[in-house]
Amino acid sequence: RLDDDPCRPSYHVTPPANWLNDPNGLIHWNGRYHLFYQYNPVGPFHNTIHWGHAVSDDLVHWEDRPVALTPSPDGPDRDGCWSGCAVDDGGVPTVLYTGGRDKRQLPCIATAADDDLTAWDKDPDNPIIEELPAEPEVLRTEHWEGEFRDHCVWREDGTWYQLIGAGMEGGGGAALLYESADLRDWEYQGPILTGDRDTAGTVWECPELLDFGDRQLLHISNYEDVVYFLGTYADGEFEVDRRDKLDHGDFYAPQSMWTDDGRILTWGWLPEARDVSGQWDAGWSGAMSLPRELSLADDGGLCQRPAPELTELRGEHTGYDVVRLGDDDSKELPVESRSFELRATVRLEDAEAVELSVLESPDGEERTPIRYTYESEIAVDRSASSTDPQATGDTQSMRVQPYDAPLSLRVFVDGSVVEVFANERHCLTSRVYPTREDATGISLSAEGGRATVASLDVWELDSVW
Ligand code: DQQ
Repeated sequence: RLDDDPCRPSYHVTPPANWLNDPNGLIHWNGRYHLFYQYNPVGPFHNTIHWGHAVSDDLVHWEDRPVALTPSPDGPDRDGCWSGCAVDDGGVPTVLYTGGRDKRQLPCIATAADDDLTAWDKDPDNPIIEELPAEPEVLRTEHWEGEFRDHCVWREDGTWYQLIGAGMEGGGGAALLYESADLRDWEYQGPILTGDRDTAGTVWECPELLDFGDRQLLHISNYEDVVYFLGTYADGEFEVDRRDKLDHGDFYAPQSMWTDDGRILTWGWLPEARDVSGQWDAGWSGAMSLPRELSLADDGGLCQRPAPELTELRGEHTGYDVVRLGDDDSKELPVESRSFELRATVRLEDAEAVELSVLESPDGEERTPIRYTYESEIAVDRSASSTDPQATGDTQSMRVQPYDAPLSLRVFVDGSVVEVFANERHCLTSRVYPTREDATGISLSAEGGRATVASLDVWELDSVW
């Protein structure tokens, strides 16, 4: 593994080197958790995608495994083995994924040849779906004969169901439903939901349907954001009653897994926010988010919290019962780290904003402020995060619950990742690239009045490898 780069996360899953994008084929098999991912073993760029593989016994510590799926020179996946999912087909671990060949996107199937899921047999009858559905007509572009890919498969009353993401001719994304008795012969049923181009993108990638009992969640990735729809899914139709973004920053194409004790854990791809030459110079690109536990709150809203297993990584601790900040006060925390978790409850009192600055050099030349304002916004300001011109300087933001209630904040900083969880509901992940070795400080300040930060804890976190 490349490990001499201070921007390399140490407790977020990364590829050993080179390129990673979407999480794929998440499955708990034979007592171990398997995480596959879109991987280019040749370099830190997206091309001829394989499935990389990491395995864990506890969802926290990971081991690299050999590449699991490789494009076959004569196969329908010659140009790439793109995103897909894993299911247990009566004791046979099975993956469905999209093969790319010429200008076509071709659904394929493979079964595990061993219990460690290291070797896979591709079905000689691949692709398993050749025809594009007629209605709605699938979008054709200069590059693709049909925007039609990515797979979410589940079983209900003995029947297999599958969602495939698509774009529609004339605009808007769609999640298309198929049905099968054997995972190989699929019958098209129609879209469970479509979106208009203005509100939800032209193509829906990586659709996933999650069942919370009496309500369901569908999320899709639309080239920009991961949009989720909450509502009810029945008889091939999804009725939406609310929607939002799963994360408001650098987070894409998530996929989920059920744990044995009935929780849903979701991982997303954290793309880089430095330019292509920066990724090339680094020799690696892409990280996985932390696993996030999704559940529904009593009011029907979506809760997202870091998987509780992650507390295992906690090392050295610094804590305060309460920190009171006056107008323009600032407090430096005696922690110097690029891999830590910070937890706090923030109350604005009469301040306009509280700023938690991380990855800060002593002179403030490099710093990443996370600002919480009385307009109920959290913003990650990257304008001074890095002096490297290859890194972006954009600000990312999201709305949270009104300022007069305390804000519960959990922030995970890891090399170049800043992953923010607010009120166990809203997430914002930002990629930042400090260049200075001493950009490891943390400080707190208030603006325009007083603020209280209570139950403030910082833990340094161990590597997961
Ligand atoms: N990534 C895969 C596709 C998917 C996209 C290709 C989403 O299957 O649509 O690497 O990031």
